[in-house]
Amino acid sequence: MSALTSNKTILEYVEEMKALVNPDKVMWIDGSEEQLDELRAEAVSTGEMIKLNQEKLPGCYLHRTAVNDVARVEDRTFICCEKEEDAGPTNNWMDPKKAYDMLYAIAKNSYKGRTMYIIPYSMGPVGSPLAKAGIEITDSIYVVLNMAIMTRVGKKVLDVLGDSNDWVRGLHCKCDIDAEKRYICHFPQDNAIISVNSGYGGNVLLGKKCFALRIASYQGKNEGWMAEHMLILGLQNPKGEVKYIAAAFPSACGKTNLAMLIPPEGYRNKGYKVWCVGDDIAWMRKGPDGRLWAINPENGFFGVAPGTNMKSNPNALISTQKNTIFTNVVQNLDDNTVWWEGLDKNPPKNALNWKGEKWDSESGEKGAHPNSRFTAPAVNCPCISPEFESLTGVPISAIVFGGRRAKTAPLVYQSRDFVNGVFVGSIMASETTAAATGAVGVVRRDPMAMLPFCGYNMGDYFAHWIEMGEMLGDKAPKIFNVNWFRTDDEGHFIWPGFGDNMRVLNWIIDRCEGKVDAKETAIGYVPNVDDIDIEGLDLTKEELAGILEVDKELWSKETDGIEEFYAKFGDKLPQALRDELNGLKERLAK
Ligand code: OXD
Ligand code: MN
Repeated sequence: MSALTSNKTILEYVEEMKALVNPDKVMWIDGSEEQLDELRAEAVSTGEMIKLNQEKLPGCYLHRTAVNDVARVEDRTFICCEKEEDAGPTNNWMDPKKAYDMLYAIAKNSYKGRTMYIIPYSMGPVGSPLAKAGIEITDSIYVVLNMAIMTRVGKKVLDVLGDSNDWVRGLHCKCDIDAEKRYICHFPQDNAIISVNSGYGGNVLLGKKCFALRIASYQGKNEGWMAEHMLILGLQNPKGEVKYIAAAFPSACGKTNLAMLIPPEGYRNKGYKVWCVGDDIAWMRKGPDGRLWAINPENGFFGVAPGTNMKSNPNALISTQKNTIFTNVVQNLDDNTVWWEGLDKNPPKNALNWKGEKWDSESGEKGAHPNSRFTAPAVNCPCISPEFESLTGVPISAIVFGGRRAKTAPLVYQSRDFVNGVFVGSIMASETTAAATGAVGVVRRDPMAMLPFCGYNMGDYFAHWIEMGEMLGDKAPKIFNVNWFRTDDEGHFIWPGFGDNMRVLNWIIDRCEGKVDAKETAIGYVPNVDDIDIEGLDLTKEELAGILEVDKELWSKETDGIEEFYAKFGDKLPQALRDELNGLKERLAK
């Protein structure tokens, strides 16, 4: 098959990789439905994918990964830059020369008997000034078909790229899925990624975490923009005005649910609506009007299946009902559909678990892997934003950070100013739950939810945030923190969460527009009790006041934890953040 481009930088890379991996065949992915259909048929014929019930789930397939290959592998993920210091204390580092030698030895001849697929893809709408291109070379049809959902693929990407060398090189080799030789390596200085011995999405869909966060965060620092682990949503008021919010939460704190929120009935009747622009990643840049504009670089949702149901997130569930690839869920053999824990209370009787073994739901063993996934096209989402394909993106009014804290953080607070907001993001943390580990309330720091995804020294990353604030000046978004997870003495959640989070988003937008006052506390501004609408909720004013409280004693302890965390960064920590910490301590002591 002849090349789809005359871009010399791409052709050279492809030739070099071809000589290395030594494939039997080469196929350029042109983005056509015909070609993707051929690949689907081939994957079904080899058993790589299972075609599901096409009446109930049109265009849907099931895939099972190797049992030792079910999640991102942070301990085998490396930033390979010249100086170890530039990877920083929160990343694994490897010398680039050593990494290339090792990876090339693993990749050598590994495509023998296989096809080399060349996927040209765009992160962001093709032609958007905020978008960037990549080439992923892979020996996996599963990767091709997932990339065709998660990104924009094909010839159109190459046509827009022209002769430019501004694209990211990505090589993926399944090899033997040997966990001992699994490496996910990033070369930020070369715009390159190499992933070997895995077939699991987060490790091998190189456009997502590897490019759109790790490589792009480094590009953003050098080019004056931001790549963040954030959802983007649009909140429409009854007048039809839409304001956009970008929000970062660590894993398992409900990013996809918030991004696709359905407002409570009272709000819906008044004409409120939430639009989803993205559920995982935001690329943001200063626009011609001086505001911060964001795109979602992805084109689909790679969501966690368990727990997704018609109550927790109907929009996500509906998104998975066609043209979706399911990975590691239960297969219902009676009607050839899929199931996972938390979908409904009727596990199938005649079924295979995520490993493909006969499964009895009464055995006490989980049928779907806890990290089983759906890869669903964004266009399937009933609340996908009309601006989803916008080349200029959407203007961001507010940035929201959040975590899971049983006591410390109030339901919502606004930072004192932008730099204080960077401080708030930098101290983001979540507590482990009883379900996940024995010890409840162990605090894990995850600044801006970027801990596993920042492609360079996090101290420099904080400095970049502060610079962005300076660049945006008074047009910068306002910064907030939310915590849906405050519990009472028996450990029950006090705030109802889900659609009712809309009530908090409304306060946030009102604050951005200067429509409501707030109460100053040591950590920032919290709502006056009357300004959060609790009509129709099973929650008293006193309970609301309780979860808006800032407990100075807890926060004093918190500052000790922050101090300890900050110490990791040594003199890479911006002085401005040290000053913020001291300021907080002083206000708490008053
Ligand atoms: C994801 C993650 O898959 O953050 O989005 O792990
Ligand atoms: Mn994520």
